Amino acid sequence: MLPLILIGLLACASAKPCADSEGSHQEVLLSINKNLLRSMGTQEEPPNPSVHLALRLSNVHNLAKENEHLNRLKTKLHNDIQNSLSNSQPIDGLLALYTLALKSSCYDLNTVTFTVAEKRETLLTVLKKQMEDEKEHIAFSQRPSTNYYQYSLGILALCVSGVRVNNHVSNKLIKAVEHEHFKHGDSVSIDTYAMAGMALQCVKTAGFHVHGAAELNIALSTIKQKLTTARRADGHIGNEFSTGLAVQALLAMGNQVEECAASLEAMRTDARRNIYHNPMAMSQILPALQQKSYLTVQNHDCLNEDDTLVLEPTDPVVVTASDSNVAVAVTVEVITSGGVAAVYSVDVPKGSSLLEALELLKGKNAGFTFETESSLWGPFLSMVNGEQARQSDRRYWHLSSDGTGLTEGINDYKIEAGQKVTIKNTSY
Ligand code: B12
Repeated sequence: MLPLILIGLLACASAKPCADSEGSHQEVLLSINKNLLRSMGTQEEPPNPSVHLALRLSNVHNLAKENEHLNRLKTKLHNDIQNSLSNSQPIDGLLALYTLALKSSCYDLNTVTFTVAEKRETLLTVLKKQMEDEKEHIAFSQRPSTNYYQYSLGILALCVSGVRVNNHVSNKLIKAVEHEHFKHGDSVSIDTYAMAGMALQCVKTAGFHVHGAAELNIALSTIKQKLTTARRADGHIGNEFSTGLAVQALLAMGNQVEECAASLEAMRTDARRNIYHNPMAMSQILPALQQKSYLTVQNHDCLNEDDTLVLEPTDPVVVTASDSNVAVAVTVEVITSGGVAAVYSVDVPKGSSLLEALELLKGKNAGFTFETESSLWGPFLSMVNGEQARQSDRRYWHLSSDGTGLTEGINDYKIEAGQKVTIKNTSY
């Protein structure tokens, strides 16, 4: 009897989920797939290349909806990218995500073109040139004009598309790993280490980096070590939102699924607790939960795909009168770049988002104003009381509550109890 129990326990402790947990693992996957499919939404909503990529790498599909979304990427997103290029904006990250999304649908990348300086160029040529410009920018000012996360995405997208990545371009990333340049605000950016890991692993496997192979290997082991030491007791690597990318990177760099079991379990628990309600968050964890990484786009052949993913009509949302009736007090402290502080107060219905709270506060005409910019993660707070925190000046409005940095933005962060929120113009 005892050996049988022991075998059972051992089977459950291994990474391959056993009977019961296998069922609930599949349930989590299905629910994320459906939520992502739902987030693709209607014609009016901007198409999201990261969501497309995640659904295309998935094991279950709704091919008609994915195809319709692909068409919107090729029209709407294409247009947006063309506009940014016409305004000479650095958009390596978005170009890279667009490339990965198209490639995940096995779309012929050579047929996708943009007009830059009155010349027609293919998507991959434009991306390659952006990366050369970024490389120059790093040489001149020690960082890319976007960030190292986007620089890594750029290398990854070129590499999985079979474009030879210039040694000087990958060297800049290798040097940045060596000098620990990957920061998110004032803390370490695990997301960036993960993306850099996938990019450099691709470069290594493709054999693009024969000169300087030793440096490349050192950078890869440094990244592995950064990711493993960032693993918390509860299995998360960094925080809830970097764990998916970190697991993708570790798997891409050759770690066994068993070694990531605790992190996979942590993400499944988060998913059940609805921590990943933002489609971007779901899109970054779904490949990891299916034990894949963005590197698998390289050999994605789009053959014999499942087509069973269907959406049931959603139940109408029932607003619980009790919750929306309870008001909680929020104090908003604004600290400008000059260090001047102003404090405002507003009562909001319990469960409101921070964005809703800021809107109510703005409506009180107490002198508080704000503006946002849209991004793939949702509204990014860009201007407060007429003061802009610009990426070009390496500044942003940092959000914290009672001394702790928020791990979500204004649209996702919910106010459940009376509290103080600090919005501080910070340099990074
Ligand atoms: C770089 C980066 C930043 C930079 C952006 C400027 C720059 N240097 O480019 C800075 C340091 C300013 C920043 C700020 C914040 N960030 Co940030 N950021 C990232 C990172 C590493 C890469 C984003 C990127 O370039 N994506 C690629 C491009 C193609 O996509 P994009 O959507 O066009 O990119 C823009 C937006 O993502 C926007 N952005 C960056 N962070 C955030 C966060 C939120 C909530 C929103 C709405 C937008 C946004 O800036 C990008 C460049 O313009 C991601 C990591 C990840 N896993 O995605 C975290 C990440 C998105 N950030 C995060 C957070 C929490 C924040 C802050 C809320 C932190 C805080 N406490 O203040 C603030 C945003 C506050 C605000 N004003 O609204 C979380 C979001 C989690 C979530 N569930 O919402 C992530 C996932 C990191 C993490 N693992 O915790 N960030």
